[in-house]
Amino acid sequence: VDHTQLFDRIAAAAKNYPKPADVKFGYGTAGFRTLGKRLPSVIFSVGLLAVLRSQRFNGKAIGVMVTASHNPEADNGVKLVDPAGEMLEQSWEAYATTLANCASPEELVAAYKQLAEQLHINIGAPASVVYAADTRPSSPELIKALEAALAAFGDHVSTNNIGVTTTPILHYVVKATNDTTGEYGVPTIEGYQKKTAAAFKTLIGNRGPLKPLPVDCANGVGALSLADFAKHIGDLLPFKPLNTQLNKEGVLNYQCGADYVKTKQQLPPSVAESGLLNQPDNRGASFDGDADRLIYYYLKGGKTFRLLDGDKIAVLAALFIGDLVTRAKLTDKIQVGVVQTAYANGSSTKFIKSRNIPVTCTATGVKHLHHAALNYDIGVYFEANGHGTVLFSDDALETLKKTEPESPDQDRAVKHLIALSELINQAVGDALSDLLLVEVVLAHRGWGAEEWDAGYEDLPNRLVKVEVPDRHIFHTTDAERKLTSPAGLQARIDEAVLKVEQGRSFVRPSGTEDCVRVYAEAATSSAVDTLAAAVTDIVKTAAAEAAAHP
Ligand code: G16
Repeated sequence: VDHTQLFDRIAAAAKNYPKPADVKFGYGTAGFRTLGKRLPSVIFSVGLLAVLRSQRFNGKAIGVMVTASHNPEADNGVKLVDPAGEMLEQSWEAYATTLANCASPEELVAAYKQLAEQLHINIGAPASVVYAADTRPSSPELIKALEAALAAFGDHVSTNNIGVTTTPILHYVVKATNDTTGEYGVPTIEGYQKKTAAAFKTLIGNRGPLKPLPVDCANGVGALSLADFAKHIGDLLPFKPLNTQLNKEGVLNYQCGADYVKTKQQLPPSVAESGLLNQPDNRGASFDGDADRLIYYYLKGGKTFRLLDGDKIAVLAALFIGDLVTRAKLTDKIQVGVVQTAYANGSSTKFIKSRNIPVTCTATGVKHLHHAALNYDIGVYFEANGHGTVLFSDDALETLKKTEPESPDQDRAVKHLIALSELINQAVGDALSDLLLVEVVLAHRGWGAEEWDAGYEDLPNRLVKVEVPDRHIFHTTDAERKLTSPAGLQARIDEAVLKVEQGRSFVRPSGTEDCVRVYAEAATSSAVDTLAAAVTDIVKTAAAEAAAHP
């Protein structure tokens, strides 16, 4: 078949989206991320790849999400979502990078053609793409670039623009669209809200109404989905939404949101000023800019800030689910496991292991954790930054559905596990569904934040962003816990670590921001300050040396 006309249309459309000359794009931890104004050409090329990816799966829907999540407002980004609602398969990231770096429309068409040939994909076959964006000011223009690429294909590519919504809702819609059994849910934003609300009501039972919950929405799209969701549950869980300004410039993720709280280990000023946390034991929560991360916190004794991060959520969820599996008398059939990254606090890992729950450590990035979690019957995966979810395997669900309970307690446990699988987003980390999960566990346990917090004590820790001339000189191994380059650097870090009690530290280049991240933990607050400062210094010196002698 002659596709000359298609190639001409792609080339003509691509002319409106020239690649900036001075940038090399890379598909990072969560897709492409950089200043929004640099991205139109990248988004256009992602449109071409989304179509190829869909054709590869016989026309199943592929998702495209335009967001830069926790990054500053001027940044934007784009990531692809695979048919099951998961992140794009890693082998395709290189193809995305190749297309994004084509310098001219001719080069782009040639690379696209070559890719289709290499992968034996029929570019005339039907395809389907579902897309959405967050509230960033640069998003509408980027969506236009995406639509221009999709329009070049004409009728054989069907598109579904679900509008401005959260990243996890887009993942849900992709998964639900492709689910031929129709069991996962209705593939719309409303379908998501209804399904989640129904599962929440089942799980809360007669334990409501719950105490009002302040939620910091980071001035992002989570504010919209929270308000939407609230309509479905009435007073069962009254939200007190904070940082909900979507049309004001410069406020997205600024001095608020999950990343702020986790990194600074303090309340956002707006939350502190609201006074909503001043009553003892009143918990609060923060989303990030696209509502895929969740962090909780409270003021102990009405005063001292206490962080309840992704590790604390993982422990809360894993122990609760583990107890339900025991009560369901299914411990021989269903194994619950936890997946973390090197950023997990050492105390959390130790605590989970002490409860005989297996723990896996992977590299940073939900895509890595998600895959490791699939190895468990029920896999609880959370990054310390609050990004995570709980995956129920098909086998586990089948076991649950087949179980014939012999007592009312066993019956309840089985039903609650099934309802949890419906409450928790099975595609990706989701701040709203994770928040509801936390609230369900607290309600079932009869706990407040303080009881939840009591399980283990975090080792004092620090997270430092170090700006360096070139972060690409840093390479890691062993789930990012060790540096392989620059040469000799790891030995210097190891030396610094040995000087403090219970010391641990590692360094890795960020895949979403232009910086190197330093993590440190130690027995005391002053020891961890010393360690973090020493490692930061080691990194700065090495980066400066490398820049001086390229
Ligand atoms: C993204 C990823 C997360 C990752 C975070 C930081 O989060 O989805 O898995 O932990 O970036 O990654 P890095 O340290 O490589 O910059 P988000 O919320 O920004 O999508």
